[in-house]
Amino acid sequence: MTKNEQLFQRAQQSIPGGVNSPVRAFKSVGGTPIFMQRAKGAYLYDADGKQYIDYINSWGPMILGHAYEPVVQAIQQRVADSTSFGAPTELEIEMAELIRSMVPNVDLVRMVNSGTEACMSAIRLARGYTGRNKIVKFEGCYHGHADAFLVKAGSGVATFNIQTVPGVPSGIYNDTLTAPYNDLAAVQKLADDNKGEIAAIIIEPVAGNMGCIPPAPGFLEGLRALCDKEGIVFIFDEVMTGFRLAAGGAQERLGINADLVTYGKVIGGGMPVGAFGGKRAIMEHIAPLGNVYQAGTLSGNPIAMIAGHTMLKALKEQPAVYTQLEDKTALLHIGLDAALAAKGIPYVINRLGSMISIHFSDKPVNDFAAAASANNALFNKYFHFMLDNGVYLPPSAFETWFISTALSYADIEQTVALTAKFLETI
Ligand code: KE4
Repeated sequence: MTKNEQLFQRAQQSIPGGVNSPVRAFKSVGGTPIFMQRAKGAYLYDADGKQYIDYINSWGPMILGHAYEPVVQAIQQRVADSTSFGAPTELEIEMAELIRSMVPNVDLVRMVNSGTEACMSAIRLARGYTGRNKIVKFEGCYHGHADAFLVKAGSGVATFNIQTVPGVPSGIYNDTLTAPYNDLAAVQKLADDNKGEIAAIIIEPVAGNMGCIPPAPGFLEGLRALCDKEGIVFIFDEVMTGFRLAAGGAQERLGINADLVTYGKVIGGGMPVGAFGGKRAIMEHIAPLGNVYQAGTLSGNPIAMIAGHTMLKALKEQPAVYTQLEDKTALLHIGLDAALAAKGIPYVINRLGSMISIHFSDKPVNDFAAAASANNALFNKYFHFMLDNGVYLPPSAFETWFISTALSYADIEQTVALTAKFLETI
């Protein structure tokens, strides 16, 4: 029995499924999850000391590679001054000001402790601001595990094919309307059928929880116009895309402004951080200014703030990071494309910026139904072949790959070469 198998057996005695987040359990791809010991740059090292090229990067935060020195040092220096006060600090002001300097249409921003909290709070705020109850989300999009979002959700919910999550009351379901991603007509119909009742449309501006699915031309623009016309709050869930697709996230990259935007992942540099922000006219309804209550003991705590501030400052001061991410992902794309084309099997590679995914599909993958109907059993085989050969891909076809600047050209060549080698085995 390997160390990983021993650890997994032991973990399952005390932790549900042996993991603290379901997507880590390898349930859809099968096999034993890998227990990681440490990581540096582009590489993970498991409990047996085996090295992996990392294409998960903690599901996004490690955009500059693991153990990024300035973040490590910032945390080490700060931790000696206590890990939390539960009182306001100057550091939180600096973090909010830095975010506002990178995302111009955010007038006010509130720190929270996860992407789920950010999205959950944004929805409550939209409901409190509009006095309406219904929300629209898209099939295959994942906004965290708050009740309102666990309707046709992506990521682990799709991976485990959980159609209706037990414990979510029907009253919640009834207020969460869904439409296929990239289907503007379906959203228009929901707006017509629920006139004056929809508080918000929440979307991943580039979907990353059903693999990577970019917005079709005109789709987001159409939603923006619909929200303006119907008085609906337009929420960009940028937990994944924020500070990844550009310094200003998807809003900058795609040239569209939402009314509220949520963040997570990169914003904390690996520490538990989320945030939501947007127009002052809306954000002023949040307590203590308004009565939309939202709170958190550890929100804005100094260790999370110094990690996040150091990370965001590095991204703001090194714009070349985004060109590097783009170039490395494009190189990976070209290599994978060549290997897959040479094999002659059906496949689609979706990419926008440094978000990329492979779908073994004979048709375009523009929504969840298409992602779900791909040959995901083949993806599972591909996943394990790459894992056995030291490349750690997301353990599900319903996830995007995350690229870090620490990835070397040799790592990319190795990933492409191993993909070609895998294709020889099928
Ligand atoms: P967290 O609560 O996990 O910090 O964020 C939830 C969330 C919200 N919005 C988007 C677009 C997200 O991608 C996420 C979380 N993403 C998943 C991976 N696809 C997190 C991994 C996990 O669940 O362990």
